[in-house]
Amino acid sequence: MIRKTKDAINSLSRSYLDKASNFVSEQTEQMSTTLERLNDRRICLGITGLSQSGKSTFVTSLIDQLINYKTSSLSGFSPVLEKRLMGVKLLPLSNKRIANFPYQASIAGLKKPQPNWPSSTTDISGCVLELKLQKTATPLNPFSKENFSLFIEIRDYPGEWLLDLPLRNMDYARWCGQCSAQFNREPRKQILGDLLLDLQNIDPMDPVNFEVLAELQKRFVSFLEQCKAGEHPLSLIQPGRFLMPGQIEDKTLLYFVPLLKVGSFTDGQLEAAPENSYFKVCEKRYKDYIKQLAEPFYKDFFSGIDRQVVLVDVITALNSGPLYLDDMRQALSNISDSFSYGPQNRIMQLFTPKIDKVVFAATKADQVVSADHSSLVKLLESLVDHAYKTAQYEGVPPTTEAVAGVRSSIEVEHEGDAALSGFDTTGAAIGYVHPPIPAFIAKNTTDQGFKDWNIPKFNPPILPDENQAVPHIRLDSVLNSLVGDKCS
Ligand SMILES: Nc1nc2c(ncn2[C@@H]2O[C@H](COP(=O)(O)OP(=O)(O)OP(=O)(O)O)[C@@H](O)[C@H]2O)c(=O)[nH]1
Ligand SMILES: [Mg+2]
Repeated sequence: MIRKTKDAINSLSRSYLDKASNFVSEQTEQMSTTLERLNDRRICLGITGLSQSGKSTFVTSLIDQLINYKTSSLSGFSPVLEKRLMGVKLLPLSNKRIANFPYQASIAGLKKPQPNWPSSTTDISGCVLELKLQKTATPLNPFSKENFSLFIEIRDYPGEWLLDLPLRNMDYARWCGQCSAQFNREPRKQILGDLLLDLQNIDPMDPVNFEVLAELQKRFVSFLEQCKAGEHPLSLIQPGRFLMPGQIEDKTLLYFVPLLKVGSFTDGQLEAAPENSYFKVCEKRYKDYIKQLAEPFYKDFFSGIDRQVVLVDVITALNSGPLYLDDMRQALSNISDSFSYGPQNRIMQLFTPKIDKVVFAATKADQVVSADHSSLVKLLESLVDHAYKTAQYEGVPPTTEAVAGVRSSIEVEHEGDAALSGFDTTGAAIGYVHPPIPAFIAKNTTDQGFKDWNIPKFNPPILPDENQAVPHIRLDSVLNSLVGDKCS
């Protein structure tokens, strides 16, 4: 008995000591992180992009380029050009609650004899890159050999979650109204099929039938899945966690649907709805969803960003037609209201962080010949128009680029035309000449110009040497725009 009690006390004190030591080490890490930020030696890079825009590939390649900086092609990154980059280390985030970014798995996949793309992201993760740099020589210190470290924090997350950010500023009734307008238009109307009528037929004031609600929610999730996975994927897919829940303890948070008749009631009528009505039950779950999932995601992930790259898969949207381009434009505009742009200084950045540099990048540019990259960038500028102008207005002039995290094609000539050649997912050689990329597509046009352009999906290139970094397009220039000024 005495021995059992002693064991229990020992194990209790051990767990207490473990917790205390974890707490102390977290606090110490936190303090050193804050000091590095104060010294202007730590920045948080926000890799922003809708689902499948190429975020994880971009991050994997960026790390690979930096770790292999001696042989990779980073001549557009000033410390490499000036030979002041002395070393690069990949570290875990100081926040131990966030999983490590799966760099090793992703890069191993890209460098296999039969390479594959990184898996789609299902939860948040992060890492820190420590760049050991030599200070730039100054007139007072022309032979400077002084070194310092710049810490770059990077986080990755499922793109779906991004579209939960705009919901933070929208109450349930307004969200229902927005859905109603969207669902009555193509292409969503057709994808919804009978579900449209079934959602329209629910009287928000009726007592809720939980079985019916659960069934509707299941069909609603399947509708969202079709919006994402169809031949032409849509961008504005909400709520994001319905598709990619991550780790959620209380699954009832997900059990609501948009009630499409809500618009025919006044605010007063909705306010006075019975507690057990469809409206009140769905409204409560929607509010809990925002409070427990969307808000923490914003607080832990977005509010601390210092510098941002927004990745946009312009080519897939262009290929899907004007309706899809408009949908992407709308989605990007909605999320951009959650980004806080503005010039910053070191002290203010600790309390009210703002994004003081932003790069908008059209991804997967290796699918288009280089002569058309400038048109791709023009199209990108029209898609991110809202965020671009907001950043500009706030005194943060954006940069735009056409990039590829992993360049999977080479440019060749085919019967006098510039063409692209690479490998498909089965390893077979493929190549194509594509129609010229337009620099501009009018809003609300019905011209379906690019719908017939069947873009073959390139597999990552087979590398002759796995110690060599993966080929890319303009990652060095993006890196320089984002952190070049912090490297001297
Ligand atoms: N050709 C080409 N395809 C790319 C490139 N980057 C990504 N892709 C393609 O786009 C797909 C999605 O890329 P990811 O990096 O997983 O995109 P993500 O934004 O992380 O996606 P989620 O995690 O689902 O939000 C890949 O599976 C590739 O098919 C690139 O540089 N070139
Ligand atoms: Mg990803």
